Amino acid sequence: MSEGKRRILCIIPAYNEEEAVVQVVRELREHLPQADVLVVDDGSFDRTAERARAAGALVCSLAFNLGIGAAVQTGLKYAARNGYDVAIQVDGDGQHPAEEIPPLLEVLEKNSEVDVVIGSRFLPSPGRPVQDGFKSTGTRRIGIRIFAAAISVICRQRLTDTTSGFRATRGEAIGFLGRFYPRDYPEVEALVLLHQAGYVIRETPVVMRERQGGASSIRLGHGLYYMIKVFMAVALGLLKETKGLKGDPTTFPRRALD
Ligand SMILES: Nc1nc2c(ncn2[C@@H]2O[C@H](COP(=O)(O)OP(=O)(O)OP(=O)(O)O)[C@@H](O)[C@H]2O)c(=O)[nH]1
Ligand SMILES: [Mg+2]
Repeated sequence: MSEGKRRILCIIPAYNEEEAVVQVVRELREHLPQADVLVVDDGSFDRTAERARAAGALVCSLAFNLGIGAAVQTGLKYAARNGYDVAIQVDGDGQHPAEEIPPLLEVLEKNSEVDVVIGSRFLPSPGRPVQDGFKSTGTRRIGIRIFAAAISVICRQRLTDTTSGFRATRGEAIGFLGRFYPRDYPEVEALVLLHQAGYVIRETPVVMRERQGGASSIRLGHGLYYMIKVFMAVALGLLKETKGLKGDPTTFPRRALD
């Protein structure tokens, strides 16, 4: 589809991100003026919704905190219902620079078979040193590597940044994720579901920053709990009824809106 006609929605899950969300919305409007920006305020008790709206975003406020999975899923359902061609997930804490989005979109443009592009902190980028940008803290990087190795085996392709929430999804895969997006710590499991269903995943290098304000959700000591939980979710994901769903005419787009 030509650049002019393609409808793009940026989905920003945000929980108490009043410090960073304004800048995130502004950057997106500056670098991607053709896109709509939707902030999904996940029951924040600060002024996230108010500030995002004032910065020019569409805002959907969930009645109470449902967690990152439900927040992203809300955005994906909105994108599917409103016929967006591409949905881009961007964190509300400023970790995902808007200027890194055009390379994600370029991958979709140049590769018609690709359904989901992940922005990877760990792929070398031509012309930029590999160590550029923020790549998470020491212990979390060990976890990231373990996930990357396991998910690469399951998905039968080399994936380096399976916990990255910086992603662009297009077409039918938006409806698929809108229906099946996992609840807790969803990024890793979503890749397994996509692969099982037959969607094509690709990574491309991006540079990320440290969060630009607010507080991280990941608490010390939760690392092991997180890893066990994600691996259990992945194992269950392998048994889900999503196998081979890509292109199933009885499933999409009608049932994508369940
Ligand atoms: N923590 C948390 N974040 C949520 C929730 N709902 C939506 N989010 C948003 O999801 C995005 C990712 O959450 P982060 O806490 O930044 O997770 P992370 O990027 O893996 O961790 P950091 O590297 O420490 O920032 C942020 O924009 C959050 O505001 C929720 O219930 N809890
Ligand atoms: Mg973050």
